[in-house]
Amino acid sequence: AEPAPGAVHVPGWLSTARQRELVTVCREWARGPVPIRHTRLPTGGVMSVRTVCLGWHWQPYRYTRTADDVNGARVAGFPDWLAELGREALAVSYGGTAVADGSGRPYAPDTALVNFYDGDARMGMHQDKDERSGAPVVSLSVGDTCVFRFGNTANRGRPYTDVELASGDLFVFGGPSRFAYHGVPRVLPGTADPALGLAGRLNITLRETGLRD
Ligand code: MD3
Ligand code: FE
Repeated sequence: AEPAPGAVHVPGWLSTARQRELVTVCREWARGPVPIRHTRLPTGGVMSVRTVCLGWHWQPYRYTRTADDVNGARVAGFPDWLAELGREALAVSYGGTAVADGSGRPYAPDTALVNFYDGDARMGMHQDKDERSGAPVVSLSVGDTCVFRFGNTANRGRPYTDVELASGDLFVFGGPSRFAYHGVPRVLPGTADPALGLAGRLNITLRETGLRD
C-alpha cells in the first residue's frame, strides 16, 4: 500500500524467523557498548521510548560517534547485513535498490535507531531532520502492534492518517514523505505472537546520515 507519495507499507514483510533473529540481535545491542536508554531532551523531558543506536549515536538533535549523553562509549558498528536488508526493503517497495533521487546510487544506510516501546510508551509527532541526506528511511516493526500516525510536512496536527503497524511490517519513507511529521500515539499491548518472546514493540529505522568522520 502507498498511503502517501514516497511512503510504502508492506505488511508482514519479515518472516517469523527473521523477526526472531532481530529480537535476539536487538537484545545484544541493548546491552552495550552503549546501553539502551530513555533519551533525555534538551527541554528536560525524557522520552518514554528507549533507544539504542548503531553506526552513529543520535542525541537530540545531532549524531555523534560516542554516546556523550550516556556513558561516553563509541557506538556499535552498523553491520553490512543490515545495510543489505535496507536495500532489499527498497527493492520490494520501490522496485530497486537505488536511492530514488535520480542519482542511481545504491542505498547505503549508516545508522540505525532501535526503539523499544513498553505498553505505556509513545512517540510524539515530530520530523526527522538531523540527517544530511534525503535518502529514504526504512522502518521495521517487531512485537506488539502500534498505531502509527502519519501526518503532513507543514505542521504536527491534521491532516494525518492512523495506520496500524504490526510485527513484521516494513514501511519506507522517501521522496515527499521523508520530511512528514509522524508519531506513535499508542501501542496495543499483548498483540504480539507469544512465540516471539517479546513483551512490547521494537522498531528499527535505517537511515543515511550523510555524515563523515
Ligand atoms: C517518516 N520511529 O525513530 S517508525 C523515529 O515506530 C520514529 O519507533 C517511530 O519516528 C517508531 O524517528 C516511527 C516510522 C518512521 C520513521 C522515520 C520516519 C516514519 C518516518 C522519517 C521520516 C518520515
Ligand atoms: Fe521519526
